[in-house]
Amino acid sequence: MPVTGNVINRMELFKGDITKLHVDAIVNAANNTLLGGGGVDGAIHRAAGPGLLQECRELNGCATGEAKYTRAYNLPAEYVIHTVGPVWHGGIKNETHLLTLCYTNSLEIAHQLKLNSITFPAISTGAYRFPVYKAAAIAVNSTARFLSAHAFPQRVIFACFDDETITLYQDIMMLFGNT
Ligand code: AR6
Repeated sequence: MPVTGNVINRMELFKGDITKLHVDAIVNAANNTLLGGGGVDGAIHRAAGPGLLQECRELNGCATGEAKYTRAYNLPAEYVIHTVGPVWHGGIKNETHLLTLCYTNSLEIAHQLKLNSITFPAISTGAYRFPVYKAAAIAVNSTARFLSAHAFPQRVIFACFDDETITLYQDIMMLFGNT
């Protein structure tokens, strides 16, 4: 399916803390337990409050590449979509496919819930050590493909926590805009 100019207009970048965004859904880069951790997962649980952990306990964890959702409690969002990225092992353990699944399965939930806006952190690029430029390309490519075929979500925001990450996303999105 061709990626149209309309699709690039539905993707945005934000630099900073994902927990501050007023969107319909925030995606969490969680681990298989879904019971919290460090990085963006820790920030989301701290900002959401204890209700989030309580609801997560009922989900019985999540396989790598899959996604499950909860309410967002004290966050300025409606839902948290929890997905589990792959740990980077040098590219020999299906990491590209698994990271693609994180994006498409999270977007599928947003589509099912008919959400207008969803924001992703750079899944797997922190504690899970996925190279940022590869992860950014996967994020933008898989999202563009999904948006080409679906009306919801209408807007996707990539939340980048540091300068290196936002620069890489900018470069990749510029390439997209020019093709
Ligand atoms: N807002 C936006 N991005 C953030 C924030 C924030 N508040 N905090 C960190 N990042 P990581 P992973 C960025 O390690 O690699 C957890 O312990 C960060 O700079 O949060 O998928 C889980 O429980 C990086 O670019 O997630 C798992 O055990 C990106 O978010 C494990 O870490 C992802 O870094 C998951 O590792």
